[in-house]
Amino acid sequence: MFSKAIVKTPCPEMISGISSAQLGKPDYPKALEQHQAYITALEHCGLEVWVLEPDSAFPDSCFVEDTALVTPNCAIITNPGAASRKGETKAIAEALTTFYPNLLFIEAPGTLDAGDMMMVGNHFYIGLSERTNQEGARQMISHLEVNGQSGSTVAMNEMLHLKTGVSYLEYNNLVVTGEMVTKPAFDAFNKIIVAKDEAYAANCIWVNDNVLLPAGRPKARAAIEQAGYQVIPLDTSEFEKLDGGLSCLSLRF
Ligand code: CIR
Repeated sequence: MFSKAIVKTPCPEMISGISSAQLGKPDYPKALEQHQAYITALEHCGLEVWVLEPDSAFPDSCFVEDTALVTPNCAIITNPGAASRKGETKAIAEALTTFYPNLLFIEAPGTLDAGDMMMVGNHFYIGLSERTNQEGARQMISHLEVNGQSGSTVAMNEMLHLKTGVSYLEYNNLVVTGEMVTKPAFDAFNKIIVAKDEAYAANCIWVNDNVLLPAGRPKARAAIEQAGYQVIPLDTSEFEKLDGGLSCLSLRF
């Protein structure tokens, strides 16, 4: 169960965030509304939510997930793979020292976005993406092992981040789409397969037996409800325009 989350208010400069989505520029006031609804949903799931101030120096800084891996045993500050995002880690490290006095770090030449990391109990899957390299994964696995946890890598070709295409909903249930459907690493899970036309719904989050899911994906919603979860649909259209989804917007611990 999670008890806390950290989020960061989007800054007006988010309209210049990194994007490959070709969905247009985000509408900033609408993004703020959607972000507030996201916070309300996390609170509804029982989390205490820490909201960090917006930072205009970093257009993508609302996507806090990429800047740190937060686990029950330790917190690891990443070295994000995109040059414009590296400085985002300072504010996150400051916020996390309240909860984790001994932070660990991924150092260059290692790079790692924690959107490439999926927690399954004590084990962490690490996607090797354009943002996360072998050296970043090596350092991460070493930090995890020192703290009684483990990690393994998953090769990727199609997606921005590992969790763009796969989400763990506890109880051995995995939501998958695209290249993640056939990865041997995930063979032992029960798979809820998301169709291509709803692929964005593969990035959803389990929060204390609720599942926060992008709104407007009825097939994915029905399949997840069928598996026994309470689904909370949320509109994240303005973050989708920046290739971001529900997991990217918080650190949950
Ligand atoms: C980026 O390209 O870094 C941001 N525009 C989106 C980051 C999304 N984060 C995530 O999937 N964990």
